Amino acid sequence: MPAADSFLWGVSTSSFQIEGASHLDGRGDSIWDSYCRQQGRIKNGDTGDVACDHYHRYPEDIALMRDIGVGAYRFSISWPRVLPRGRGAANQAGLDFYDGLVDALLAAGIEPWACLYHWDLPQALQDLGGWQNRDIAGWFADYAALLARRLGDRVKRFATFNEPCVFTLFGYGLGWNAPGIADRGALHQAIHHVNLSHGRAIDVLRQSVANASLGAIHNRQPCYPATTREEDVAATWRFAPYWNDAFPYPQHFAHYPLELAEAIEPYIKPGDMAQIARPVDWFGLNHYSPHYIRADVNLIGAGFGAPPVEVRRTAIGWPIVPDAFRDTLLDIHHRFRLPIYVLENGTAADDKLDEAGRVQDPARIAYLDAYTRAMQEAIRAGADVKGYFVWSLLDNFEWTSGYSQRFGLVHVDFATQKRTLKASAHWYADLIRTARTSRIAADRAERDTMTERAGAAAATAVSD
Ligand code: IFM
Repeated sequence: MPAADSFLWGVSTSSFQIEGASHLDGRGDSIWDSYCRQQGRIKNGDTGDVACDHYHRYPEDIALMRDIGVGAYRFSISWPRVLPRGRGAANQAGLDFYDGLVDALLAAGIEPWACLYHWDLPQALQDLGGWQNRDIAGWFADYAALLARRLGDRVKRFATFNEPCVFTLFGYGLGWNAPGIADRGALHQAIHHVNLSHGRAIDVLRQSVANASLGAIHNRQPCYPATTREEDVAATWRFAPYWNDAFPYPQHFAHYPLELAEAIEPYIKPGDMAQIARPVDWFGLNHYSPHYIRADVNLIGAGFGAPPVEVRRTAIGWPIVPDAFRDTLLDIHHRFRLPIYVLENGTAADDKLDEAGRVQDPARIAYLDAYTRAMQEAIRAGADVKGYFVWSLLDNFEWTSGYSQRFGLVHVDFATQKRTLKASAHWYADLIRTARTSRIAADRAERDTMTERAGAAAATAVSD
């Protein structure tokens, strides 16, 4: 495992997926609360009302993180919890919750990584057009300023957005996620306004948080045609720029990928591209598997197909291709020339408590083992990977799949809220311990070499 001094092992979660307490202490509705209320949108009619009840149980969850031994925790802030209407009056109880969380993390020796947006837009802002309304860049900057003022003395790592390609494409383009819009113009407007909001928030955080370390969290993964049919190949070319480049390109290179430039052009105003491309400190990557794309009748003419039969898959059918992870890390290294933090990687599995009250999840262990080894290969080949965070700490609300897919290192019994460390949590704890020990051994060896060299130099000076 990486011996670098600063390598960070962590876990990630997001507000809507774990907090619950949706209607408590002044929190406003988010678009996901509204979406859950729509008949047939979420498997089994599940909602985020209680989720993992992390709002009340965060001390216990931090104790679990300590048991695993992580050095960092990436969580997201619920915009409607701190600003129930998205702008205007702040909700003190919501801010107090994040204050308490951050203090407890620091007391436990765990570095807090705060993401400003993991999909739970205040419904009040969606009522004004949401990401389609250009004014949202100002609202988002004000929201960032509020958090910088309140948490910036203790939180230094801020991410603006998590997976912007997913919430814009699924939420505004394909109509699969909240707010359920399927419209070409809406998609392109949303993409541009999210990028603009990113740049505005980076400025605010840079100005108001001393020693801030800032970035955004992107999906990047190879997109392969599901078959050799010409239409699937063409569909792959249409899909990949939305997935991989629509956000990193403007944010790092101040231009949209060529394939999207014309469609987004009507929404760009003078100065926008420079405002978007503000320098950041790291590249946040979420990666699970490659995509296999086929032609579709939807508005981008592309959808998800099946991988070739020889490709192994997880319990929920996601391809297992660790080499693609290694190659993606190297590709990011060469393209963006920034330190990389892997802020999501993991797998869902069919986890059940056994009679002894334990959860054996060998498939997750095998997946994590293969993917962390692939990361190690990328590091050896030169990729500047500085951290790795497992998705997720807890089994949680998996969007339209409700509670039917378990991604956690920790099993959650949603009826009783009992937490149980899975075998994979123990495996991850071992990995972290071993990496730390080998790092200490490497440090010691380096110190010994330096001491020997200094001794030899002194002896030479005396004999001269
Ligand atoms: O649960 C999600 C998360 O919110 C975003 N990235 C992928 C995870 C697994 O689907």
